[in-house]
Amino acid sequence: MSDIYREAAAAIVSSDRAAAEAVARRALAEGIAPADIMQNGFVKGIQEVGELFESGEVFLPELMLSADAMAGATEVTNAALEGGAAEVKGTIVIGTVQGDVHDIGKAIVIAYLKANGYAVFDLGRDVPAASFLARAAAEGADVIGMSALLTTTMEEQKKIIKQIKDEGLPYKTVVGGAPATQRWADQIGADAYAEDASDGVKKIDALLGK
Ligand code: B1M
Repeated sequence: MSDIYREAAAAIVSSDRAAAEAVARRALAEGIAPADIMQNGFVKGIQEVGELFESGEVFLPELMLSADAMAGATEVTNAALEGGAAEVKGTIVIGTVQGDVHDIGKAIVIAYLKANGYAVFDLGRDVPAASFLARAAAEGADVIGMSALLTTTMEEQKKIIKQIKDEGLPYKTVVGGAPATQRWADQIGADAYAEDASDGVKKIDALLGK
């Protein structure tokens, strides 16, 4: 790992938001792509924190502070992606499903989608199924995107997709989040599974024939 990637990861592990933002700004100034510093630096850091949390070496308050540092880094790198595209390729309604407050990954996905020409309506986190469907109808969405980070809340993805199918609604569906897999997407009848933000853009481009 190069020094700046290591520094980015360390800023997250040590829950230092100011350092995380400073490393993000420095990386961009040095010409490192937003996706590169995010994936090879900050994401490695938050994954390490997740492992420490799982093994009981880090507790919830520290995890929350690391998440805050991650949010700071994400704001800086996402801002660098703004204003990327002129033409609107489609409309996407996206949220983190009910019962789930993890939204760092979703924020990255949204920044990529916007930078690649999509109109994106972010419903936030802990979003009930009915809100996804109501907003999709209101915006005339092409795609509904559902993020879930907990094995328990993944079931919400299944519930929303079932409702879309039962009611014959016209939306394409994309699922993502750490516990989701292609197998899960197939099992619940999602139109696509996206592993990360750039995969999300690719899969949605393919779904909409762009
Ligand atoms: Co939580 N948490 N957390 N957490 N947390 C996990 C998910 C966990 C795996 C940690 C662990 O134990 N190792 C574990 C889940 C275990 C499980 O379900 N099997 C866990 C737990 C248990 C919990 C709590 C229950 C802890 C507690 O209270 N005791 C609690 C639950 C709260 C709730 O939601 N109801 C909780 C709380 C929190 C914080 C609030 C402290 C914080 C979230 C802050 C926030 O998001 N604003 C937090 C964090 C930070 C994590 C970890 C450490 C990191 C998540 C993250 O931001 N990753 C996480 C461990 C881990 O994932 N390794 C963990 C970085 C991000 C860039 O990746 O979100 O995967 P990710 O997004 C990627 C892809 O998945 C994909 O693209 C993104 C960009 O590449 N993607 C999509 C995501 N959504 C997509 C949607 C798409 C397409 C692609 O289209 C629609």
